[in-house]
Amino acid sequence: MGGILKAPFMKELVRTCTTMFRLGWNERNGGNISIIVDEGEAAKYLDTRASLREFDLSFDAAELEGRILAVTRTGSYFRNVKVDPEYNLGLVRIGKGGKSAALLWGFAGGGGPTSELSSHLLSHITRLRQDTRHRVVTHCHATNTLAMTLVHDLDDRSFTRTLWKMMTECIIVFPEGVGVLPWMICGNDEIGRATAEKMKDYRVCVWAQHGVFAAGNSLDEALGLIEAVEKAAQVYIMVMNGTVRNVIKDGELKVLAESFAVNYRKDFLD
Ligand code: 2HA
Ligand code: ZN
Repeated sequence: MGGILKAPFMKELVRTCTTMFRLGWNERNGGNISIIVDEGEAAKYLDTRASLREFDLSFDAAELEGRILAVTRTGSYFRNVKVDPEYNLGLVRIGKGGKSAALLWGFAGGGGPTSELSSHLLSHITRLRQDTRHRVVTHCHATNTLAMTLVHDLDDRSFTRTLWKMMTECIIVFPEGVGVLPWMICGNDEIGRATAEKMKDYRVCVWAQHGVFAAGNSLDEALGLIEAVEKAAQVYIMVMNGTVRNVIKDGELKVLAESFAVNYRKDFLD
């Protein structure tokens, strides 16, 4: 056994937190990440049966019973993750019946998992039902995506159409579109359930006046989704006060999606 920080998934998590901070999407203690870790992979680095302490869960995570997750700490600053990973990150195992979680490593000196744990775990449950290879949920305050929620209609179809029409990559990267939630109080089970509901149809859920959640089979995939959404939102914010002459037309989006053979939301095009 070697230190858990030598595990490739931990190295990637630390690197991703640093990248996201540098992108300006995780100011102060903004944002959080959780990754479902393969038990065999974790067991190479630590005793996965030894619990340091337990946390109660306020929602039903029974479908994740026994799963091991690497999670960012509540209140952690992404810019500090690399400096002190054992304080800012934790490895937890979901307990019997999905009512508690045991700490296997991390959250040094107290503290627990992210305040958005319900959004993370309930989204993991929803995405695993869609795709057994699903592994990652990540949340951040991507600047232009957040800005776009201040000036744009907040329904899924309208928001998706604007993103798709800004930039050719979008309908290929997120052919199912994006979900959008209205402003809600964050950090509770209600927003967790609403986010997970959106995750039935989408891998990206935008929180108005707050940020974005994305799911994927890897950190690269989840972050890549946010990168594509954020880029399109940035272009939208740049051009919205000018005379926009040339967005991608519905017919062009259709031909594009078909030529890349992606399963796009047909009802999102006119
Ligand atoms: O505190 O981003 O949504 C971290 C957050 C809450
Ligand atoms: Zn947030």
